[in-house]
Amino acid sequence: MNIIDGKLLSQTIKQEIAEEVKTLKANGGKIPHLAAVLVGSDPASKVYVRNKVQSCEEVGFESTLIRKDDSITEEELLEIIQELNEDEDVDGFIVQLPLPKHINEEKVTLAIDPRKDVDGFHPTNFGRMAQGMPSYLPATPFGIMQMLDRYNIDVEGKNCVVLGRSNIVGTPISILLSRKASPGNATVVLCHSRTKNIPEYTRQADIIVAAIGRANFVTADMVKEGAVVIDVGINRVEDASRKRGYRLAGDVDYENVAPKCKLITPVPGGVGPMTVTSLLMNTLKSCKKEVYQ
Ligand code: L34
Repeated sequence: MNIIDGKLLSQTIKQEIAEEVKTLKANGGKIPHLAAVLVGSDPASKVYVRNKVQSCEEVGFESTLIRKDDSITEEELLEIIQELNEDEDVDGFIVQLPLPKHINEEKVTLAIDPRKDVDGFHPTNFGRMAQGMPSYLPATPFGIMQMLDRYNIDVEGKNCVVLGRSNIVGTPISILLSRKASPGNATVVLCHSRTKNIPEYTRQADIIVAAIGRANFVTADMVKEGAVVIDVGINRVEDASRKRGYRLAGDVDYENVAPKCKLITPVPGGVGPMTVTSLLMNTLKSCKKEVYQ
């Protein structure tokens, strides 16, 4: 059974970034600076943002964490965004999602200066991505592309099935896989909640990207022998035998699907760590002005 080790690959990439930061420092250049805004106390968001801040330390980036209570108003959050847009030391920043219900995520996304939008969520960056122009790729899809690339997975001409059409994973990864690029040039089918007979599609897939947010959605009977399976789901499943009272499960029934796969990503230790590393890569790109002048 062959796994795509996201944890290991993310460590390799972090070492490469750390080397670059050393060179930047030695040459008197600016040190990359990432800021993260975390609103409220969603337990998963806290873990993810902590991993981002820790990773900044590991590679020698500056980082700023802005934590705000659930009670923050939309106006106050937009003010913080404005300050970060104007702060010349900050190369890029993110506002961790989801946000409390009284805050309009669309407004927040639009308020972020595209030049600092290292999440790649702003329509300007999304549009640039779709047209193959220089852009910040959204972190999770970027992480998946890195995995396909570094594990030399053949994507060109393959049948790819993406499950889920979210703005941050399903939709952008379907675009990236079908782009005229490498990795890319795949034939992509995007399945969602209104798709009829999903297994009919997945059974023909050389590559499956599961990003639905439902534990064990992809079962063994849905997967072709020798397929590559990328599991984006991070679901908390109740488990009394664990200290925390839960365990993490992907969208794929790993135990039964893995034996059929050529390659599969585990959860945890698969796509998650690559999401964090991709954010660092985007921040480095911003600092070096590789996307915008
Ligand atoms: N703005 N919101 C914004 N940007 C993002 O890129 C995200 N995302 C998603 C949720 N909201 C966001 C993340 O940061 C998902 N995500 C994310 C980040 C890190 C990890 C997973 C998802 C991660 O580190 N996963 C670890 C285990 C985490 C745990 O123990 O719970 C893993 O090994 O999968």
